[in-house]
Amino acid sequence: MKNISLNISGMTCQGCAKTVVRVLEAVNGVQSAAVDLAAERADIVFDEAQTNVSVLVNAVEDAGFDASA
Ligand SMILES: [Cu+2]
Repeated sequence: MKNISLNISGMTCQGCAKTVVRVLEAVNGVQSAAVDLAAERADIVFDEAQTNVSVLVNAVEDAGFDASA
């Protein structure tokens, strides 16, 4: 398992934070995702054999937020 943090922008409330958690946890290979709204950060634990950082960034961007590693 690999641990990464993404910078997320565009979140304005806890609803946004929950959406980001949901889309990240829906990605195959993601074990867990935690979002800190104030810090604009997502901490993600994932299986490198099943997914990668660019898939995670795309999942967040598809949900309408900006993400960068
Ligand atoms: Cu919101």
